[in-house]
Amino acid sequence: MATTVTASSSVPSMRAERIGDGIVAFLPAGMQRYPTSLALVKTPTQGGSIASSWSLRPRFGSDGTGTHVTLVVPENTDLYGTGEVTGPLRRNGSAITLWNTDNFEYQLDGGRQLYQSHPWVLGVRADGTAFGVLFDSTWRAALKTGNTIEFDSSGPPMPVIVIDRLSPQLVLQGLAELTGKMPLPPRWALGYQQSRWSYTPDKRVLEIADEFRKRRIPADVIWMDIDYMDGFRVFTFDPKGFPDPEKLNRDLHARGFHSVWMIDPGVKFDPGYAIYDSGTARDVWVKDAYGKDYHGEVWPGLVSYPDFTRPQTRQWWSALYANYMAEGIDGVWNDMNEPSVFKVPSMSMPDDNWHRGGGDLAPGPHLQYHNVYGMLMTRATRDGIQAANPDKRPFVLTRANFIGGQRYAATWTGDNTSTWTDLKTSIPMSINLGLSGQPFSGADIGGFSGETTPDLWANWIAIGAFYPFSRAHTTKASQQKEPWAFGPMVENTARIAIERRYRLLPYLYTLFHRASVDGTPVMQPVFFADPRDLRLRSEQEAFLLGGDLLVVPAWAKKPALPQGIWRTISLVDHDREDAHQATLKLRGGAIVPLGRVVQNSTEESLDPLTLLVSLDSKGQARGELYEDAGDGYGYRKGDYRLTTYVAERKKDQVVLRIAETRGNRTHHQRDIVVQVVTNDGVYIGKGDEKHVVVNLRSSH
Ligand code: NBV
Repeated sequence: MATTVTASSSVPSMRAERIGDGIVAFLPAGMQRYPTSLALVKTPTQGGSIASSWSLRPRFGSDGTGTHVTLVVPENTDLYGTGEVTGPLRRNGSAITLWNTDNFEYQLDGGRQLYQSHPWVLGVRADGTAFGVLFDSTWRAALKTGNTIEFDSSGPPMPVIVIDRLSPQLVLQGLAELTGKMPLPPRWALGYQQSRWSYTPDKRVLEIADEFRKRRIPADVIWMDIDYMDGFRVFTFDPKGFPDPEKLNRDLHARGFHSVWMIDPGVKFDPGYAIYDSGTARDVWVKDAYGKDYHGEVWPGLVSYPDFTRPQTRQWWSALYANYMAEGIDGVWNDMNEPSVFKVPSMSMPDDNWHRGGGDLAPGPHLQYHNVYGMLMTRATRDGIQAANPDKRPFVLTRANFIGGQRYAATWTGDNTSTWTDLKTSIPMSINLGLSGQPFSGADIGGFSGETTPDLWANWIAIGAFYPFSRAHTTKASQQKEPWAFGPMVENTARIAIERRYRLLPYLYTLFHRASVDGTPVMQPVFFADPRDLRLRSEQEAFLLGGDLLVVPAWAKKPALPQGIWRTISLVDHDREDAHQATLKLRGGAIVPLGRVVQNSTEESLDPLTLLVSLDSKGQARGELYEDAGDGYGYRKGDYRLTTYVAERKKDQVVLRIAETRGNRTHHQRDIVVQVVTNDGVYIGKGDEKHVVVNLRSSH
């Protein structure tokens, strides 16, 4: 456990260096230069001394066995961030443990210690200005927030970075400057996804795919959990259930589905098994305290764990994906990478196991590298997928990660339960992940563990359709949990919710693009609409998608909503009549691009392109649409189009036009439908993109 040290041993003297716009690095006494950091994209360079008025200054303390950092929180500050853990959105008064843990059903410590670690706190002052504190240490730590932020680390003194800017949005951009951005995912990864542990054999996978198409419920991805493997040996396929994975993938592609397959870190300790043998030949395994290969038990029985701190191990691991991806696999799911170990009280490997490092990384004990084991694994996974398919954008989902891990993988929130509590918890969890640098997350829709009632599943899909990562998943022992498994009423609710997501895909993709450029979260807390409105600071039922769309769950009790114009919208027929659906509200002043309902995201959906307009009090609105090929890297060479639309009311007409386009992607002539949402109905105009006039007098 982290050691708390007394104030008497505190070491106030330190170097403070300005390393960016409103960003200061505090180095503890004795630290000459910024050490190698796994959190940061690059080692910060010094930009001079800081203003004497800079108020947020951490104090370091140490008793020789650990490090204690404390920072006084300005009065009336609301705190957020701290990553994935459970608990209220507003993190004031919380105590969490930063130690990646396979925390089934969030039972241990009520989920205040989960699969990922984000040593990061975001503070929003009463006046709407904000700051962020990043403790740049991978070691096991405890993080407490109250009148002070207390970071108790089991490791040596570490740099602390403080960002102080005019708004929480700007602080998050600062975090992205430091820790990097999520690379733009392939567009299909934004579609609805269906999983269970496990769809097996291959025929069952195709039945599920066919059922979606037959029932006309849009979906993009089917997931293959561990039972596709041969005896849980990673990078193998069960010869009975999955004799021809390449054909299965081809059949899925023919149906407009992509496939994601699971790979765990533990490699079966099984001389004669090619992956084990090649790893042993290259000496890639984590060692125990005596320098022998460490073996732990997981699904396949005893396994060896790759030591991902070693560059040689990462290269070996990456190379394994060449043949694997050649089977036509589209994405990879890294599970169990805390790393999880069965039948030991610590649920992971011993603290004194040894990682040999290499390159920039010093050798060190597991206590130092545990929290980045998953991140280093997904880094190697991503590199491998990228090398196997250089012209495609990788998609990796990981359970364990660390701050900065958005550079490598999306995430889901692990083994939640089929309960109302976990449906509700999923919202602040994903928001706080976004406020900790990870924009691409979501919970298992319907809940992983336990039986789901039809009503709960209906409520869950109504919200889960708006998670950045939208996937239904469930455990082995549970009932069927596909959208049709709960009868026609729930199926209808699911279809409407998922169709809403598909209509919104052009908007969502625009938000993902934005996140990939500057780190702006996709799913945002309501207070982002007005950081000075203190009423909004604890709202954790309603949330924002981007800056323009408010999602209010049907079950939300008296949600605190932002002032100003927010108009309720309908996206598909009868959505407002279905009691389970969330209320969607469009900000006055916004234009949101919508596609047609399609059955998967690779179908052409932008003819016609619908622009949903909600005018502000001055009769104006503005919005963006980002488009590209949906996969590959052409967009980096200009094959994209970012269009800014503006709308303006002139007497009884609203005129929509393009204010600006960027990029040189062209598209065929397409029809535009403009829907102006007003207090007394929706007015529609049609035309081409250059100029559409909507008559506010005509019937609607
Ligand atoms: O691979 C099986 C499961 C998976 O379905 C789940 O999503 C992961 O969080 N996995 C954990 C291992 C077993 C958990 C009991």
